[in-house]
Amino acid sequence: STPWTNGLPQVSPYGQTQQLDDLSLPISSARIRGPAMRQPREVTSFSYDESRDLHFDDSSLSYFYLLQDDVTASGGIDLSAGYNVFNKRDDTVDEHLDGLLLALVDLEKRTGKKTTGDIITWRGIVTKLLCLPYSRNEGFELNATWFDRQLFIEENLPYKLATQRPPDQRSELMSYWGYKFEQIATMPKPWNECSRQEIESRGQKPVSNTAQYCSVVKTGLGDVRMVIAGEVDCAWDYKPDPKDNIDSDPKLFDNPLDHYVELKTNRVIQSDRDASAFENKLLRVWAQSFLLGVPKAIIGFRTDQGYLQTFEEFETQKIPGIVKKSKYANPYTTWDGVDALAFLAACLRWLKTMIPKAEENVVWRIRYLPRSDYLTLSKTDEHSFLNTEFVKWRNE
Ligand code: 0WD
Ligand code: CA
Repeated sequence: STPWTNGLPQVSPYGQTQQLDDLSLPISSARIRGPAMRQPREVTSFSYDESRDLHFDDSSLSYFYLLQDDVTASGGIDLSAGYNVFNKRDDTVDEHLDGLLLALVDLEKRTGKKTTGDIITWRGIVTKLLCLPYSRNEGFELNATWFDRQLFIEENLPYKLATQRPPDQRSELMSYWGYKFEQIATMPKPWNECSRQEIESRGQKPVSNTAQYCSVVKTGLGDVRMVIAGEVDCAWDYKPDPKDNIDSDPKLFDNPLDHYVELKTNRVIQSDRDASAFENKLLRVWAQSFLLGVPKAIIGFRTDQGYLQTFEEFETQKIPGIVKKSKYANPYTTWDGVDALAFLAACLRWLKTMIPKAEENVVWRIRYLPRSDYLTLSKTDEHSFLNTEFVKWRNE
């Protein structure tokens, strides 16, 4: 049985009839083992600075620095501190895939080698698809286009802006806690290069989510090869210098991805309900870290008043097992990483085969309506969203 249907009218249980010429993929978490994931390899990295300017270096990489004693001694760190001076990035600006594509131009100019893959996109897009069998409440739209024999996928930001409900004050504050946690848990340099003064004064400056460090990795699932870029919150200790890794024995290869850490905040767990909600949230933590090959997530637990009480390390590869073996696990509803990957594999194969490769620069729309049972695909008459400098470079 094929995992997709072609050209059939589909009526969702919610009454939304799709167009006849839409292609659709049923979303299932079929209990089948999909193909294996390739081990991600970093091909390059880049940084946005405080002005959102791009730098093809590691200048915005942070380093973990937080002691359990610092958290407990103070009776909890106030994550609301500095909320009134939060330097928040304007996320209505559509950056498309620009940072990633310009980083590829820089890499290809330096090495003289083209970075290829079947699919090129942000990690966040692949996270959405990977989690979809278990996250059905939120709709999304993506744009996809073939160019230079590679399929580029971005979020259709106008859809997101038009459908997301304006965040209330409480959720604005809660998302600030996440960024504040990132600030107090990291330093701009490895700890042994920081002065006491620098360490003690971290957390004094206004919090900003404008500067970001992103890693670009080559990975794949089954026969679909991917180039994905994602934000990395910090390095655990240091990042190996790529120069030190050249021509070395593969056994001695110091993989930069092995040093990365994902940071998250969560409410302190005080009830069965909290525990079960946290285990559901671990799906996204696992998915986003796993896709980029980030081995560790550090979760800061905070009270409902936004006081950080403690933090805990989770090994990415152990997360699915922890959740499955938990006493809160339900065989019908608890997420399963193997099943999620089987869906992602079917989904990527579907996109790669159903979007006509010969039609370069045609923009296709991938849609998921909240709570529907299908992903759909339809052709648009929109112009390509690819960065012109990238297109010019690849056409040379
Ligand atoms: O504007 C948009 N709609 C998007 C922007 C959608 C997807 C990505 N991006 C941008 C990001 O700003 C970043 O530059 O693409 C780059 C890579 O993002 P990603 O790693 O693929 O994004 P994702 O995996 O969805 O999120 C990772 C982190 C988030 O942390 P948590 O712990 O909440 O997962 O990236 C940050 C956020 O901190 N982030 C953003 N920050 C500011 N504005 C945004 C945004 N729109 N999206 C993600
Ligand atoms: Ca994070």
